[in-house]
Amino acid sequence: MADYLLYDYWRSSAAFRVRLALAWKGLTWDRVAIDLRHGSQSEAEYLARNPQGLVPLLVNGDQAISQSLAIIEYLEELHPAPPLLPASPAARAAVRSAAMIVACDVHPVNNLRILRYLRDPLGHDQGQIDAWARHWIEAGLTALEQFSCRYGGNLLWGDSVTLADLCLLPQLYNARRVGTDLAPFPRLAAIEAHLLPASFVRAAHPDYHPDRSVA
Ligand SMILES: N[C@@H](CCC(=O)N[C@@H](CS)C(=O)NCC(=O)O)C(=O)O
Repeated sequence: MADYLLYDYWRSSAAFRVRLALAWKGLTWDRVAIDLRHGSQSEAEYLARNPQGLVPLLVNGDQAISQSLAIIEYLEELHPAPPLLPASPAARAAVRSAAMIVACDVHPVNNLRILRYLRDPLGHDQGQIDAWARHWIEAGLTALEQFSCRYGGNLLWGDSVTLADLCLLPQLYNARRVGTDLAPFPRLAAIEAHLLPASFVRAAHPDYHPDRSVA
């Protein structure tokens, strides 16, 4: 029996963060696929579990936890080794602030439901919608590139895998989907290249996800 049950969508970047955390900690998970393109997140059965109608949702016995950062912090508390946060309060705050650049300031304005709203009812075309997404992604990546200059090594926080890297990888994956030029972010690209061969990343990455062929 797996350690956890994850309501998941292969291309969801928030679910990708949680898969990375599970895999990093050597945990196993069963999946329930919630196909966002087909609206499964808005079906009554799923809304009964997660009234917000978003993935991911992690289930542990009778506990169901939404919000990727809350889920990852929960996993960190239950399974502290290997860690995803450094030891000192100041370092932990710095790593969380990098993670929140993505999770609180970039991703929320580029989520599927936001992009759909820009199209209908607001009437923007796909080119305008992609430009919107790129604009906010570039703003966030610019801040993260500076963070990596200050604190980074092979990874965003020195050479240690942290919550910040778990947010960065999915955001870079999303950035490419909307045609973001990543040339201005060489340190972030190097961090991604450093992480991509790692087995925990492959276990979590959309490119290797069992549902990948589902549109
Ligand atoms: N802040 C939430 C965001 C969750 C979220 O927006 N998930 C997206 C996929 S990445 C989703 O379910 N979108 C469905 C929709 O927009 O209808 C988290 O970190 O878990």
